[in-house]
Amino acid sequence: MTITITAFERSPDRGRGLARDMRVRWALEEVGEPYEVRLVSFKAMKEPAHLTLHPFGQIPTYEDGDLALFESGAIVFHIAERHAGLLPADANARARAVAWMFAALNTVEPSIFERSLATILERDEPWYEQRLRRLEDSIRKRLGGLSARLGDADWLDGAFSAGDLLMVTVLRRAQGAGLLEDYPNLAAYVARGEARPAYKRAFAAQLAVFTAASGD
Ligand code: GTB
Repeated sequence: MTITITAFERSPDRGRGLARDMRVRWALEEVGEPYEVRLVSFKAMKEPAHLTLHPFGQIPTYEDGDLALFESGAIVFHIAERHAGLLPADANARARAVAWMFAALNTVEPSIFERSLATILERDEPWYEQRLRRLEDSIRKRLGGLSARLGDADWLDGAFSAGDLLMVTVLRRAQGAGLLEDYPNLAAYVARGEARPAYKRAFAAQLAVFTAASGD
C-alpha cells in the first residue's frame, strides 16, 4: 500500500516549499519511500472527510494502511523510526537527534512562524512595528544560540538527521527577512540542506503542484 500525504491544492507560498508538507515529502525522499499526494482545498480541509484525518483541518496528513497521522513532526518521526537514514542507531545519538527535532519545532519555529503571520495579518495594526521588533529579538536569540552551537560543523550532531531536516525547513522561513543572513553559518547550513538530492526532489514535486495549478 502506498503512503498518501495531503498538501495544499494551491499553496499560498506560490511554490516556495514553505508549507509543512515539504518536510514530510523531504523525509520520504531521504528514505526512498514512494508516496502519493492528495491535494486539498482550504474548503475541503474543514469538511468531515478531512477532519477525521486532522482534527484541526490542516495539512499535512499521512496515511499508510490503517495508520493515519497528523502533525508534521510526528509524521517525520514516524518515517525516521521506520527507515534507516534519518536517526542514528546509537541510543544516545538518537536521543540527541530527537531533541533537535523538538528544538526545531518547539523552540526555534514559534517566533519565526509568528513573525511571518504578523507580516501578513497584523501589518495595519498600530502596534505592528513594536510587535515585529519583539518577535525579531526573540528570533535572533534563538538563531544566536543555534549558530553558536553549530559552529563550523555541517550538521547539528554528527551525521545529517531528522533534527537537521526539521531545523532546515524551519530556518527557511527566516530567509530573506534580514534575519538568517546575519548568521553566515546558519545560511550555509540551510544551503547544505537544500543541496541534498532528496530535498531537491521534494521541492520540485511541490513546485510542480503550484505550476500546474497556476498554469505557469
Ligand atoms: N503543527 C502542525 C504541523 O506541524 O503539521 C501545523 C500544520 C499547519 O500549520 N498547516 C497549515 C495549514 O493547513 C499549512 S503549513 N493551514 C491551513 C489552515 O489552518 O486552515 C503552514 C503554512 C501555511 C502557508 C505558508 N506560506 O504560504 O508560506 C507556509 C506555511
